[in-house]
Amino acid sequence: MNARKWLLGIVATLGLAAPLTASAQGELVLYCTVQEEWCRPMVAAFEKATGIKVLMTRKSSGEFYAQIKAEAANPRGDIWWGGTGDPHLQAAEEGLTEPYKSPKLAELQDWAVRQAEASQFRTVGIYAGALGYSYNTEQLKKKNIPEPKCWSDLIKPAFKDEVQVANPNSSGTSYTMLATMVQLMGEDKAFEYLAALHKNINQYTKSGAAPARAAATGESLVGITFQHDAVVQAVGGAPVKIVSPCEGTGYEIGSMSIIKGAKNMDNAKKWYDWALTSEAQSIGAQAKVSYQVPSNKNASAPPQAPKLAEIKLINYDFVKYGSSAERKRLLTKWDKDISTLPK
Ligand code: S7P
Repeated sequence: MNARKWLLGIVATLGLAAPLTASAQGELVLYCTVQEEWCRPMVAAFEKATGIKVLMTRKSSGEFYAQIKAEAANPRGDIWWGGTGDPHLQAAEEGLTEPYKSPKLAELQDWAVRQAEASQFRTVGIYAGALGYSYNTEQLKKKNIPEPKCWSDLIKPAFKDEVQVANPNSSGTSYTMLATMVQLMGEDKAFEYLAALHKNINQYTKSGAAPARAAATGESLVGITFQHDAVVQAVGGAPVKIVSPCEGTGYEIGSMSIIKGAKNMDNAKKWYDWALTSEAQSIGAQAKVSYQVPSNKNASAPPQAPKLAEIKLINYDFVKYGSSAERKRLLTKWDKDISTLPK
């Protein structure tokens, strides 16, 4: 028996024929920046719909931005799906991502298309969500602390070591907070606020959504995150209240980009078109793992999703705060002026 016949015999005996057929459609290397609980059902649905094998890794927005930049000479990823828009815009400006006009653009909300236009179609909006914070209602009562309603409440002495937020270098959520404060208060006042907040921070996490989980379990009294990440905890039954700060707040346009030089370019475009459909954009809500506002006009926002029209949103300047120079400057300043402060 020759080697080929021998191999086919083994494949038939072990029932391996199906996976070999599935990978005939090729592979896709997905860099996924939403929560892993949402990445997984997306991957399963795409594999089922296309037969393409997806190799997925989950990391935060700033981490994948840095990885894609480091890998630019020999890209390993094909598509970067999810995460805050600012680092996607920075990657676009630096030529790390590939221009693509999906036929699905016509089905998208204006804010999602504006994100594409601002980047010369190197990225696109896939969802939107507002920043805020959540607190553990049981812990608040036990500690007899007045209900926080504003950003200014979080710097009061009563909240010493009671607040958690991510590090803005790794986390898109936390960079959104940094840029929000600068836009809301002006740069000097924003950095004074962040210095005062630093005294009340119990931990800067790597991932942006982790503080919502910490508030849910009571490990931290307050978690600053996107409001939709706290909704996941509330829907799961955690004793948390979600706050839209009284001064107003920033928001994200969660984005998607094809990586320049992707080895599986056709499959990256297949994911891109598929991820913009209303069906794909309903998967997260159906699995109860995502409560953002979807960008496809035909996908309905889950009923628990924070209503953006009812939140006092700032006029977030995505172009300025997603620019390479501004993002680098603010992060360097945060590292120098805030992260090194004593508690
Ligand atoms: O999936 C929820 C979500 O908040 O995660 C993304 C976020 O950028 C990823 O976390 P990092 O803050 O750690 O980067 C958001 O885009 C998304 O809404």
